Amino acid sequence: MKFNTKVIHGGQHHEKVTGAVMPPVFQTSTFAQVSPGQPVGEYEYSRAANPTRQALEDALASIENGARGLAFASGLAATDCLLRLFKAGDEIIAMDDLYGGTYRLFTRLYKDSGIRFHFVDMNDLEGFEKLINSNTKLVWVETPTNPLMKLADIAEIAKITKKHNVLFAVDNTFATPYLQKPLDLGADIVMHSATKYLGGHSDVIAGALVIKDKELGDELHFKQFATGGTLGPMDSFLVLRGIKTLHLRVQRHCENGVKVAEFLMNHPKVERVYYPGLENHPFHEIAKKQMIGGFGGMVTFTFKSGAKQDAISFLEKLKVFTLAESLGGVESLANHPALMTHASIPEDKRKEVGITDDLVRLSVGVEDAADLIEDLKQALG
Ligand code: P1T
Repeated sequence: MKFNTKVIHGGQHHEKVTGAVMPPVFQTSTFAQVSPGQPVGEYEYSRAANPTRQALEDALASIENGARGLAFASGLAATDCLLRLFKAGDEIIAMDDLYGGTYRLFTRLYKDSGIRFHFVDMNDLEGFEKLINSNTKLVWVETPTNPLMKLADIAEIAKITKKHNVLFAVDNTFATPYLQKPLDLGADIVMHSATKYLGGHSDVIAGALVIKDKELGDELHFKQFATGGTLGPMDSFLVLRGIKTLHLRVQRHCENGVKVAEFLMNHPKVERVYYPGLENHPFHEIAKKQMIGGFGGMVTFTFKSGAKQDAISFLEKLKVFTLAESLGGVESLANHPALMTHASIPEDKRKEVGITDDLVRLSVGVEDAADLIEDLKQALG
């Protein structure tokens, strides 16, 4: 089945009793049993499994080409569940540019767990491989990264993780499976903030893991069941509905993303534009290799003046773009990473990776590109 068919039918079936085409929102915590331990159907308690969540999880597995999908109450709940595979003494190698909340989870919540995190440049493959030792259990990559749009070569990293028998997880939130399929490229686990492009309408907080190996998927399901960070039925319905138009939306996000990136690149007040579709992007070759069909709708840029105040004034003047955290919805959003989404990263670390005070991140939506560019023009003017 081709991807554009999968988003609508993959892992999906009509509801058994009524034939409902969309799975009903099974807003129930529990399911009746005929005798102790013998439920009427296949479900017992919604933390373990719920039919609406199951429909979403089957669709997630289908679109990412995995053996099992799991839906969580947020992207961070999904990442947290994955981290429960590891214990004191284990080491995790992560990319040096990550969503601020992921960095906070790794460095502040897990700092006393005895798990050691290394943050490295994943494009220095030799240096990265040298860090791997017998305690290394996971490699964690975001590609493209939030907010600097760095890329990591998934297939090359997978060769190394396989050689050393280390798990490899990819946060595929920015690219979406429409553009990039990490499991096909050799990764073991895909993570999503489904709050973003999968949901697509800025109306739900949700997360996902898709696992290539059925046994590992079952182990993670046990951890999800035992800790309880599951997605509710209504939110599962919303994400599933979003997935059905993922291909259409991402196509337009990509078209508008290119137009916005090119407009910014030619604007006299703009210093640098970070968009993997631009030929001068340092990782454009990797982008062409692993992002099939487009480069997404996320565009980051800095100001010639380098001034924080210019970034703030620009953000305050926007009319069509909304100044807000998050991304990946149909509407265009703008964000100041240093003051908003990445404020939890200490200032010196932010500066070290390049999250400067004049850096602005745009989530380019699916509106008419001419209106978006007009808005950027007036706000820069
Ligand atoms: O917000 P939540 O659903 O828990 O997802 C966390 C997360 C994980 N990974 C990436 C790449 C993300 O961008 C996010 C959430 N990011 C934002 C809220 C943001 O505005 O960047």
